[in-house]
Amino acid sequence: MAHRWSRNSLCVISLFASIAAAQDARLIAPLDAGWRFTQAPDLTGVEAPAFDDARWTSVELPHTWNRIGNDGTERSSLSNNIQGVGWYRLHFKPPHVAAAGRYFLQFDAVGAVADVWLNGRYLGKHAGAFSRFRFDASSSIKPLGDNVLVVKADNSRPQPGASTQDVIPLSGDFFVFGGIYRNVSLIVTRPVHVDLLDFGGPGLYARALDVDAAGAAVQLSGRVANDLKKPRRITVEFAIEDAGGGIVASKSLKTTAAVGSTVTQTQLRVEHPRLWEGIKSPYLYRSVLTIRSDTGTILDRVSQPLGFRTMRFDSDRGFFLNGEQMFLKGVSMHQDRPVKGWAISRADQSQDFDLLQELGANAVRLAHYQHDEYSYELADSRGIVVWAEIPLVNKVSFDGSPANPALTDNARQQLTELVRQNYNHPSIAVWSLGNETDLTATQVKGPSRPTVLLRSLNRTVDRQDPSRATTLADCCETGIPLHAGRGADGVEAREPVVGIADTVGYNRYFGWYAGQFSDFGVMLDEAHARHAGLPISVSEYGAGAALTQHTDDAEGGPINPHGRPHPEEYQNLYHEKSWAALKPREYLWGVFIWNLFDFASDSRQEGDLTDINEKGLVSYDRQTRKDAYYFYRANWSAQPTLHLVGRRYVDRAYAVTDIKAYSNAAQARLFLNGNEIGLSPCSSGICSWPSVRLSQGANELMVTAQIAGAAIKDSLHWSLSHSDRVVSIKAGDIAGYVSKDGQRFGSDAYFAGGAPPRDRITVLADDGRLYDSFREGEFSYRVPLPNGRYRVQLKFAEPTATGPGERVFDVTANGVMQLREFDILKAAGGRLKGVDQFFDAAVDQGILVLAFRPRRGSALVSALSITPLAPR
Ligand code: GCB
Repeated sequence: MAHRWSRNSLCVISLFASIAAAQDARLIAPLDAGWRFTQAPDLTGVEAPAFDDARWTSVELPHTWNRIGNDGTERSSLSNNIQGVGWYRLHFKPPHVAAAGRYFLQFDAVGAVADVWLNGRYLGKHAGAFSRFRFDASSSIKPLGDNVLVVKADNSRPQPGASTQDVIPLSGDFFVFGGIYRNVSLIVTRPVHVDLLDFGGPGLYARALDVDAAGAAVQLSGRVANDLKKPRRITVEFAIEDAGGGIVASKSLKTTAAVGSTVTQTQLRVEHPRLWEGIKSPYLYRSVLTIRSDTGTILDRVSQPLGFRTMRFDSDRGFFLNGEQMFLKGVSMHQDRPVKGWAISRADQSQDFDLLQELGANAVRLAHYQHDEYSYELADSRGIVVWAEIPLVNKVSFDGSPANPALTDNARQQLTELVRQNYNHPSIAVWSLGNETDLTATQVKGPSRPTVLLRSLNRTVDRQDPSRATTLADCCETGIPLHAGRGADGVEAREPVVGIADTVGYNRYFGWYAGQFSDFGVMLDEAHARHAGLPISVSEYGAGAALTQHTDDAEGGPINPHGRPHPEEYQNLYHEKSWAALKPREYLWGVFIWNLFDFASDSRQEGDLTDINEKGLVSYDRQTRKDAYYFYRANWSAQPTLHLVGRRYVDRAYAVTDIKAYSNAAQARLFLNGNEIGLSPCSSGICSWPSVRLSQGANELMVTAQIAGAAIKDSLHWSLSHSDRVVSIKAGDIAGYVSKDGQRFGSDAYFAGGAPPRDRITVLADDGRLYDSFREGEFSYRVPLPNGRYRVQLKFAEPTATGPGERVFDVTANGVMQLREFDILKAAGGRLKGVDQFFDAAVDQGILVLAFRPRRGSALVSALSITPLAPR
């Protein structure tokens, strides 16, 4: 049934594109087309029906005025990160309904605070950017006439005095988009109907109890609203339908609906239920609530997803689904995309779940807030276990005090909305009370005091949904190395949050923000030992990866986690090491990679992007699966996977290079320019071929394997634009550099021993950048080269020594002393000045070993350039 709807004053004709009616009971009419929008904080009188919006922009929902995140290192002129007030106006005529009674306006989400007027009358306010809300519009609507709906959306940056000062999140590493970014609809019901004003919930809440193969009980609760002036005799019917729509259990209860809202409860038994078994078999039933009049007319009907499953957490053995242990291999997701921001479609959400499933994940953390309900439906129907959460992020106040009453109420409201609105989704395993609420201390050096609020939120869940566990994501538990290089100071002042919820997740970034890869396992084992009985997970771990930045050795130089560059290969190494630490720890109930997708965060100027956190395994536009995506696919998915690593590092710095593929095959065979290089076993998803020599010019790599009897292959093209006799290395630098005179220095490579500095130095030289990194200690370079004679140029700059003799070292080339008792400071005539040394060396066994041996202090080199000498 489609209703024509005319916006008569402006002669705009619109359609109720799809109107869902349940046997003439409830009618849902989308109000997504024909809106007018303007972004102007100081407008007055906008709510008046006669207000002139003719010059405003025409928009359709979903809509946001913000546009954040672009390629390149400069903010695009198309960006809009303005946070404040946006106004929306819509003229509409309600569809004609014979037996109408009540009218409700439903907003699936507005960022971040919404005020709503209908025909000049204020309907109310909703604070919170992520949850659905409804207003009863019955006394303001003109059922037969032109109606004017006005919405003020306000996403002002939270700060003391702002309209959002008591609305969570107060901060976060994600952009809060403004606008009516999900759909709006008008719901028309009879006067007696399923309650629509229950925190945006469906009014029907079902939970399967005592589930086993023989049978299960289903506890059902239906809320009936009687908006008449007197009680009314009704029949409340509860039913359970299988996936084919067949009724497997039902019960009718004759009752009297008192004026206002009443709750009717019952239990149904389902024999031999098919279980919801995660990705193995996500079988879904539906629970149905029907209200009939005493003459049998259907007054209203609501249907909700229902799954039969048990979920359990064990502090030593992890997560159990239907009694079977199951390691949750999860990813986190935000809800934004380029240009669209949060105004995404169902197709976008399906694509995200496609990418998640292709990866082989079986769990998702829908971070850091309530997502569109369709995402939870996708998780139900695809068998993905969900971590659902509210946007209580980083802090609970601006000054380190405990949460004030207004913020507490808002957090409770958003939590209640999350739980009520998504109560019936079988995929949801945990309700998370917040993310890194213990972080503030490290950012502002004041105490963080979230515990009173967290405890109260935990009680809220206990009351609303005792069947599910709670969790929270910790950033900074005292005594555990911090996840972020945000400083250990202030640690003592923080209130510990671990243990407040039933389970916990640790957000940790060892080898990215701080610490070493090897710290991860140690930290987790300590946490496991410290919190006996507490089921623990890793709620975040990840590393940035820029598609256009590359390195030959991800350990060659330091990463700048909050800046540039972020070579893609570092993300590969990070995940190889992190997964190796996580996989064997079977006490973990799950891990959640941060993040499946790059996402907008306007405080980030990192990698090769602007306003984007690029820790995604997939690019912001979902077009590029980064190499690390295939590492997980090789480890997590049963789908045949064979992927040559380095797809985007095409213009190679070095002729001799290690080659890797990610695969779930037992072994794989590599070919270079049609010649077989060899067969490599693949272990933990990695197959490798060390020291393969590329040819000058174009190179085609191909890898082949057999998986489950099927032959698969992958290939890529690389180019080497210089002779394999030229090797130029920027020591201690993860990215390399092209000098002012056009010489390409690759990232640090071929080294053994020594270490790069944490920070770059500024050096006085013609091209100071060539000297701003270095390798220091006792170390050597083992450079593969064709036999012959070479000129070796070494570049040095003294970073720290204050007087001659503090740093003195020898340099040998294939055992021949070349620089004896070399003192950079002396040779350069001062600190932070560039100085170069040259010598010739012979290679007769395919390798040039340059050894740097300290005599006093440590040896050091900034760059090396090796070029062939003309044959004598
Ligand atoms: C975190 C936060 C998350 C950030 C992430 C990061 O710990 O929970 O919101 O985006 O770190 O990338 O730094």
